[in-house]
Amino acid sequence: MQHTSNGDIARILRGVAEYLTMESANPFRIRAYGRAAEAIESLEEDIFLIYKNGGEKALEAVPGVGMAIRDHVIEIFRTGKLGEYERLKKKTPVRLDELTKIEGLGPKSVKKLYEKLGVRNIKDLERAVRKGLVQEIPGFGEKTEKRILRSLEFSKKTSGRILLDKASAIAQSIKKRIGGIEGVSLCEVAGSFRRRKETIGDLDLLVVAKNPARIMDSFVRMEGVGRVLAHGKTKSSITLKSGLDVDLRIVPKESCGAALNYFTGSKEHNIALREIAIKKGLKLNEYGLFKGEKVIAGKNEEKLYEALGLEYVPPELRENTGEIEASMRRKGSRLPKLIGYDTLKGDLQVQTEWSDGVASIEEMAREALRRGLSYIAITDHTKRLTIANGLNEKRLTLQAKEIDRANIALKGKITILKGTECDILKDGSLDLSDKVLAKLDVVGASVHSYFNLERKAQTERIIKAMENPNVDIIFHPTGRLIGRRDAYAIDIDAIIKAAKRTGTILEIDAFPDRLDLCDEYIKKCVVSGVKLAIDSDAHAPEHFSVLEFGLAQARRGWATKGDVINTRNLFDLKKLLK
Ligand code: DGT
Ligand code: CA
Ligand code: CA
Ligand code: ZN
Repeated sequence: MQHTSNGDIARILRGVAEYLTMESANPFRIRAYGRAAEAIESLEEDIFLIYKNGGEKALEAVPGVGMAIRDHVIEIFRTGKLGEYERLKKKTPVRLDELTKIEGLGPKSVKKLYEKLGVRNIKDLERAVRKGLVQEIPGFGEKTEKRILRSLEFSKKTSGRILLDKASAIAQSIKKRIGGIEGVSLCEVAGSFRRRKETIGDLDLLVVAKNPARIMDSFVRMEGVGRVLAHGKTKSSITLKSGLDVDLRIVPKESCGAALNYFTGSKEHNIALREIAIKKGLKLNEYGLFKGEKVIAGKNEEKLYEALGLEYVPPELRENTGEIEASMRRKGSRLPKLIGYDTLKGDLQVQTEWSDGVASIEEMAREALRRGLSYIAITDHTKRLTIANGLNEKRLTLQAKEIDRANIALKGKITILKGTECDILKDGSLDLSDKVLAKLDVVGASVHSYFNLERKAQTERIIKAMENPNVDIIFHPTGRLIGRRDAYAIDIDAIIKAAKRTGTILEIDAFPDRLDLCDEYIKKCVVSGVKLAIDSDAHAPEHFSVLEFGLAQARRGWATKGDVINTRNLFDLKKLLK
């Protein structure tokens, strides 16, 4: 028996789902693997221990695990592999994980490229694109080839960094492993992870412990370790099989606050702090703040800021983009009281099985309720988005009836608002008539086409949509997909100005590969007094968990509770909609 982690099992099951998609297998079967992968990944308990202690019955009781999946999981524990997965990989030996990261390539188009051109990985793909072979394949064409090339170049530029949600899952499991060892009194991930940046280069783990040697041994022998780069007394470094590097430093208890501060960074923030220390005749490093030989602060990060004459700076703000000046109280300016991680009362972008989501209206509402929300808006796509099964006027009317029914079933618990994610057409008009839009509680509008318009035309297109008296929110306003697609060209200042003038809200789409608006633009909204909405863009019940990343981005953008409309209760929220 092999102790396989929840994450590794989920990766294998997700892999099966993708290969099955490629083989155009039965959608229910595909969905069963996807669902199981997500359920196991988000499970609090260790699935191996569940099986070890409770056997087959206990495994079956795990949500999302039916009999077929149960047998697969046991097979993985027994053999370290899954025969089904190995067979699928052998049948079509392509690096699906790698290739589907390229924008516009799904499992099915990967299969075509493999069959027609023998493309197995990114290198093959690049070679084929450069030779102009891809555009010759039916269904691809010159435009698609260009897009693939752009995405290839993009992925080179950002390679080596992973999205915050992936880093978060890994960090949690490492923290659980190392933090659980006896004698550990602090186990914290510092670096860009603690600053909640949208992508993470590597993880920087800090540990205070009585038994450093034992910690280091467990660390380099953890499951999931691909390579040990260094194994020392106070510092070790590994590369995980997933490709992510992790550094672990053991720091003395007396200086753990200073170490946490130093390794949280950013480097620019550190440098600015050090200069302040120097001006005061002090010395600051990862061991503490010193006056000559005497320690002034070190064990406690708050005290360190205090000793430097600064207000405590939350990690999300430490980029040296004005936070140091704002934290010097004597200058009269103040750091904002950042929006808290538990302040959202609702979610204004939720998709269901009516378009490209996987769950029913009531299922989504019940999950939102379970997570403590008191309202959600159902915002399925509109008809232009045919691939997402977008709604026309007739289906929207039918949907309204189902929402009414669900609201009765859930009365007094959560309110379901009628909404839409209405496509903004090329000229800035909308995909649904004003008459239909006027009946909805929440109208979100977004760009899903003509990404390459000139900056001026694209900006005018979005402003025209904002001028529609029914449009409450612009969803994912810049359209970027982190690591895959740049934002379309827009004049963000003009858009923010128009948002202010028309009373339109701009969204922070919390999906980890969107985080759109980004931190810099959020800050511009905050300065201009434009209101924001933090939405999950959930397409499945599990997706409500991404709200955390939207909140992190909002904090990085200096947003307070007051800047974000869905921190309000429903009554006050309605006053802010058009
Ligand atoms: P990443 O890993 O690229 O996402 O970004 P960080 O910020 O985690 O950077 P990393 O892992 O290279 O270093 C962790 C922290 O250590 C960094 O945020 C600040 C601190 N640090 C690293 N190198 C330097 C340096 O040369 N000078 C100063 N003052 N601090 C540094
Ligand atoms: Ca780092
Ligand atoms: Ca590092
Ligand atoms: Zn959208």
